[in-house]
Amino acid sequence: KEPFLQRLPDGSWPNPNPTPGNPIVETYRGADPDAHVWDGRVWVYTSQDHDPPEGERGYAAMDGTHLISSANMVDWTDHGEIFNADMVPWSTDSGKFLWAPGACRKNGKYFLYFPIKDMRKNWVIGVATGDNPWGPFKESGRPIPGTSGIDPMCFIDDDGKAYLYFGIHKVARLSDDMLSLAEAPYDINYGAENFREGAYMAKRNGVYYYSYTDFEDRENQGYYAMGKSPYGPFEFKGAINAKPEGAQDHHSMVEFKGRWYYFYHWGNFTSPYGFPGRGNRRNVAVEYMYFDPDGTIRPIVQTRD
Ligand code: FUB
Repeated sequence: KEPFLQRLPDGSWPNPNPTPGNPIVETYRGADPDAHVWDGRVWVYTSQDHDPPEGERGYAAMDGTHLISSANMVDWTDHGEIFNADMVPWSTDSGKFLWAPGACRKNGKYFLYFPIKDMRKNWVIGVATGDNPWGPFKESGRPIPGTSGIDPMCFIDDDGKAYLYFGIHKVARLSDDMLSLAEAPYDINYGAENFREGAYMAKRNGVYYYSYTDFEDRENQGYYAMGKSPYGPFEFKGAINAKPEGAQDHHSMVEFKGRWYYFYHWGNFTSPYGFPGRGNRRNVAVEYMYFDPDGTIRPIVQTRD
C-alpha cells in the first residue's frame, strides 16, 4: 500500500483518489471525525474546513458540524451540515465558530457535544439534542456547567453510564439526561505528559483505550494508553499513528461488522471536484486497525486506497 500523500517529482501534491479509497468523501472538506455504529451503519460527525476570509489563516471559519454515513464502508451518504454555531445564542457574536464534535445515542435520543466560545470568549462545551443521527438538533440553552476547553468526546460504557472527555485530560460522568456533568471533572493522569488535544475513549474486550494527539512537531502524533476503567489509571503504550501530512491526528475508533477502523483526517487535500482551498484543507480518511494478542494496537498504516 502506498503511504499517504507523497509529493510528486515536481514538488506538488497529488490529488487523492476518489472514493472508495481515501479520503472517504469528497463532497466537502471535513476534519475531526467522530465515528459511531448505530443500526447497521457507521455515522461520522465531522467539523467543516471552510476557507477563512481572504487574507486570513486559521480555523475561525469552521462554524458547523457535518454528518456522513455508510452501511458498507465504501458508499458514503453526505447528510450535509447538521448543526451550526449560529444556532447557539449564548456564544460570542464576534467570530462565531465551533470545532470538533462528539456525539452519543442514549434512550433513542441523539446528543451532539460541541466546543464553542461563550460570551466571555472562553472555550466551553455545549450540547444539542435530536431524534435522529442527523437531528434536527436543538441546543440546551447554556454551556454545560463545569466544562472548559475543546474536543468533547462522549463515551457510553457497557453498563449504560455515559462519560464526557474534553479539554486537557478531563473526564466526568454525564447526568442521566446527558445535559450536565454528574460530577466534578476528573483529571486523567496516565504518566505521559505529552497530551495536546483530541482525547478519545474506546473499549475492546474489557480494556479501556484512552488516546489523544501529541504536540505537532513530533514524527508520531496519535498516542494511547490502556486501562481498566473510563477514569484510568492508564498505562502509556506509545504511538498509534504518524502525524498526517498537514494536519493533526485527531481520530476515532469503531468496530463495525467484526473489523476495527481508525478514522482520522488528512491535510493538504485538494479535491478534483472543487475546494482548491486556501484554508486547512483537511478531509476524512479511514484505515483498518490491528491488535496484538495482549490488546496493544499496531501502528496505523496510512493509505491512499
Ligand atoms: O478542527 C479544529 C481543531 O483542530 C480541533 O478541535 C483539534 O482537535 C484539531 O483537530
